[in-house]
Amino acid sequence: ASLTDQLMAEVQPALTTSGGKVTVVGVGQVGMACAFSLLTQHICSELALVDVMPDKLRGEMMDLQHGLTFLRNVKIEASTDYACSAGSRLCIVTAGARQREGESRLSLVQRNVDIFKGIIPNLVKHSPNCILLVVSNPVDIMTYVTWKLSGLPKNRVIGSGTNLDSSRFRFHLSQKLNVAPSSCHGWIIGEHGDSSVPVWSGVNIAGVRLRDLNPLVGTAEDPEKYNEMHKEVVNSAYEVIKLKGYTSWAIGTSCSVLCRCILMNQRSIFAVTTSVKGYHTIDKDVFLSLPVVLGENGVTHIIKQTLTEAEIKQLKSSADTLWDVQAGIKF
Ligand code: 6V0
Repeated sequence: ASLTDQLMAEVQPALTTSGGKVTVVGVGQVGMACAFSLLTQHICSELALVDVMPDKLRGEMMDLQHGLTFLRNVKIEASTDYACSAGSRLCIVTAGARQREGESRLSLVQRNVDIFKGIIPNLVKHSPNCILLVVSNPVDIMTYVTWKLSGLPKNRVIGSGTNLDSSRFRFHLSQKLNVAPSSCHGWIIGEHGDSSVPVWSGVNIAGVRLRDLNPLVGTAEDPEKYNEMHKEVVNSAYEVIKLKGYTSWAIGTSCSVLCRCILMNQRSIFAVTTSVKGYHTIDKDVFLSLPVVLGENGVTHIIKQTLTEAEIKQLKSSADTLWDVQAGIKF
């Protein structure tokens, strides 16, 4: 008898799956930050990693597995073959080229569309019921591209969107006010990046609207220059990329929180990239971030924020920019 047989008697065979499987495509800086955050916060019960680089995949898988003693016993697989992603409830796509120093997110588009043609149909083939969370940039356009390539309903295709921008904004508010970021309430909507819209009309602390205290807050005329915060948010990625070469930790945590909300059907509200046609007078088929309710089946509701005319105008102008870029995409 083998040592295992001497040690224990089988009552019935162990199951090989657990129901909380997440796939991360792309094991670069962002993919691994997502994976690490998922593991350390005990969000998934199985993790599949997919990339085109077999050695890097195996190295990352082993390195994560060697820490499982200190975490939970998550089954971690890694392969260049999408079969390893089968049965995922959620697939996070971080594969692709990233911005070079000074490069805008929009200029990345066709390079990443070509990469996605080889990724998205494979994910859907092996996990037809999954939710797709797109991170690769330009994330809003790539979410639209993913929706097109996947054939999935719109509620099951989201992008990480301005969840990160909103977090950066709330961090800056927290620094200014010396209050925890989670107690500073503010939303950045629209495009992730250059034309994002800070909804100053709703920024509040404990329900006290900053606009009620200072009607100029967030405008160029504000003597206290709170509007600088949004400029910093827009510049954040450029600055971090200049300093360390890429961004990773904040996007990783922001994705793992979205993932937890979906897997556990928590119905929390996040600003993520979703189809915005029909909202705030947008009549084009574009994907941008708005606050949505997220549950096990993805986006269930879109919050109808009370926006000022100026905010709606900014949102529409983002929609127009994206529409123009989308028109140039070769599928
Ligand atoms: P990275 O470190 O270069 O990693 C990219 C990974 O993708 C590499 O491991 C590649 O091997 C892999 N890859 C390339 N082609 C394929 C393919 N066909 N199939 C599978 N894997 C492939 O980049 P990094 O991780 O820094 O960034 C990844 C993407 O995320 C980029 O597009 C970034 O611009 C984007 N980000 C998006 C953010 C957001 O807020 N939405 C934030 C940060 C970065």
